[in-house]
Amino acid sequence: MTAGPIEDLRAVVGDTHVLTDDDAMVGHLTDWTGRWTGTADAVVRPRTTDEVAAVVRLCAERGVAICIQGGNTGLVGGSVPPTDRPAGPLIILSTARMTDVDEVDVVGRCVGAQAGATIDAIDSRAQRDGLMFPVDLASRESATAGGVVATNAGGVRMIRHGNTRGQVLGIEAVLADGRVLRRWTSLVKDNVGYDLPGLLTGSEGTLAVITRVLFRLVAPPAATIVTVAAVDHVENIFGVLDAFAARGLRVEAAEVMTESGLQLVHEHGARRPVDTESPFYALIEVSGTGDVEAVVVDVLDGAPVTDAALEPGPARALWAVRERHTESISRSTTTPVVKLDVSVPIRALPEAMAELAAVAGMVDHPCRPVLFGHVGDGNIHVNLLDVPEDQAESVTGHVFGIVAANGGSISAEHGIGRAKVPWTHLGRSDVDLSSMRAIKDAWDPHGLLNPGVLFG
Ligand code: 2HG
Ligand code: ZN
Repeated sequence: MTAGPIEDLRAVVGDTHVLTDDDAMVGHLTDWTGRWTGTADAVVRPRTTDEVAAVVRLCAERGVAICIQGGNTGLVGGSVPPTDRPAGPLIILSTARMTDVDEVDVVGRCVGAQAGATIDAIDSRAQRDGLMFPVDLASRESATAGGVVATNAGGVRMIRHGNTRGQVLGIEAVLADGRVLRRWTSLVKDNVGYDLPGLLTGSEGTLAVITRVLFRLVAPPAATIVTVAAVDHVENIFGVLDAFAARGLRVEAAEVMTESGLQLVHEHGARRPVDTESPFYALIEVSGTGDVEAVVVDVLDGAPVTDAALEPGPARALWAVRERHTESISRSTTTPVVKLDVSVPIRALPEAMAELAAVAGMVDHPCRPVLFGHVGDGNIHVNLLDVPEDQAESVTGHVFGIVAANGGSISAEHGIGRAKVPWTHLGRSDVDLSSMRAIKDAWDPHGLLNPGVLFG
């Protein structure tokens, strides 16, 4: 990119917030998984919506592509520039300085946050007023408001509160030509035309740059109990969930892990929750009134579980066993992990998990499968370690083939990013894909926002 646009960008955001040195940019060019790397002419770090609007306007006038980056903890390569970058200039627009969280509207139960505010910061602000942010995920300290909205993140509370789209009351976003779209109201009933906040949620930065979000907040549960239960079959987990519900308990989270995953997190410092070795483990958090612990003990006594640990919430040590999976997996191999986030109908889950684990045997090299995920949502994270680079694509094809045959989705919660572009036809018809393309063309006619994401 020539010096002209860089100088103009410096004039908008300040000299120190336009990075062009390789050393300063390096952390922005590779994603968290290490699998996706690209190049950029500069990293630009605006502080306000007005600055974002000025940056986008300038880029639109000069034909500069923009890759939008929040916490860079996405797992599908959606927050870094493409490796085979299209001809022409490209900047990364980082929301790292846009971290404001507003005062909570306690009566309206909502809070506004800038796109770069972390999930942890938003939840801490909510907790100060006795409320809770219903989106929660292991990367809460680095994942941002803009990122979870752009990907319509799921996370561990989805079974109870729904996905991120359900928590977005209002949005502010800079359109591809630099105009600012603002829908900002705590009204839960507001049917004037298209649901544009809903459309931008999950749009993966391909339609506009999200700058602020007005989130719904909820009341936290009075008392919770967390259990990690060892079971022989995935079906047993559903039996336990039904039994909790029948006894009047509310399921706040329902996760599944396997012995191989438990061993990995244990090797990386987490305490084993139970001594018994078992093919599957369920982490279930329930809430209720009265003596919740007594009810949980009673249910587990009569359930087909072979061992169980129990702790009143927040039960961080038990949760750590589940939440440390991603990090432990990445620390236990030197090659990029084939990481696929899929969902299948609940009834198909036990069979599909067995089929998915067997994919590791199809690789012509010893390869380790680690499956875990949000069992209550039918969402399994398939992690295949030590897959030779030249076999990553065929292994991915096997996994997606199983998912499609079971009526599932190739992207349950992480989005399409760059990783899954070649496979979108497995999840959407031609008419569906061309309708999405028409929306993209209307909102971003010159294709400057997140090129290569979602559409290739
Ligand atoms: C989780 O549920 C995340 O912890 C990460 O979605 C999943 O690492 C993964 O595959
Ligand atoms: Zn997940």
